[in-house]
Amino acid sequence: MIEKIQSLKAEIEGLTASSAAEVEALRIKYLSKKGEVSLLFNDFRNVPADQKRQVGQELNILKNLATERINALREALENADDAADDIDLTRTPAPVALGTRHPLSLVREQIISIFSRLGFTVAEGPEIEDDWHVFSALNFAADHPARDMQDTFFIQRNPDVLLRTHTSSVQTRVMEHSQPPIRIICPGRVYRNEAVSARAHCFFHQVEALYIDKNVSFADLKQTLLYFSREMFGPDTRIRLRPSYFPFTEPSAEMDISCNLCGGKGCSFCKHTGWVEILGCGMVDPNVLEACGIDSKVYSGFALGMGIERITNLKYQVNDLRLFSENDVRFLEEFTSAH
Ligand code: 2U9
Repeated sequence: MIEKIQSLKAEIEGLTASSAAEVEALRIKYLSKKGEVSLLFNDFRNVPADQKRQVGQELNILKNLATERINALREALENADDAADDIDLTRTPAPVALGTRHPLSLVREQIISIFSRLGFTVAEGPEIEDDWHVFSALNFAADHPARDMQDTFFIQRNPDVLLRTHTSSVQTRVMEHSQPPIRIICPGRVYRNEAVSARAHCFFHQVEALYIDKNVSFADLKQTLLYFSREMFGPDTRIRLRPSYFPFTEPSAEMDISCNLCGGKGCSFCKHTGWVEILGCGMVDPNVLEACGIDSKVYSGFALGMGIERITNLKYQVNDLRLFSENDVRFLEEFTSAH
């Protein structure tokens, strides 16, 4: 009996509980009518008379120990609950640090918003493409340098599996599956086989726009460009077009805006010319319309393309392309969602 009492004592001293229900379960286990301590009291009548005095004392000590231990566990839990009740719910919370939007996302959304006001809707397509949608349908000659491994990333050296070098492939896909009127804007990431530096990167982001309908003219293109430039860079912005060449447009042009830093007076940013180049554009080459299943005798269209990094550089003077993909929070925290 004495041994049993000692082992129960050790067991009770080591009791723990993490909830009121667990404390109650311990009380039942040790102190209820059929509990382990009570059962020992029942056995007391079988203890030889000469041991009754000592065993009786030990039994009382055990019962007190169990009662105190279980009460102590209950109190500790109640005090912990009280501590939770002490939280001051009226106190002003510590400010939650909000994230910021990436500058390229801010500019992309602004470009999309401007074109959507002219009725353009967003179209997207795959980044891993085939030769037809990136080059052949867009009138690239068989020996065009862009098809070279020096310029384009081919996957597993397969000349028909490549990373798109421009988002024009999205337009070729849309033209294949729908008839005019088509008025789409295609934002996305593009890849070129370039060594990474402040001025060049192996991937960057473009937005291209395509409008095809009956009687779409170069004048429509110019007015769209003027509207876009003034919405993006301010109402005093002027534009000028310089003749250029792209395989997919004819005629083609590059567009400059009056320098948005010096207002056209000339500064180091615009190399003292008063103008900065921001995009390329032109009337869609009839060969491209035909290759994509659109009758070039009935329909005409214009297209334009710009690098989002270039526009972001003009708006925010970020002149090292690597900053856009390094995820340095000191850089990212400089941008808020307001533009
Ligand atoms: C189709 C037909 C025509 C898209 C165009 C440009 C001119 C252009 C460059 C700007 C800077 C690419 O990011 S950049 O390097 N783009 O100059 N892009 S016209 O013309 C198209 C597209 C699709 C079916």
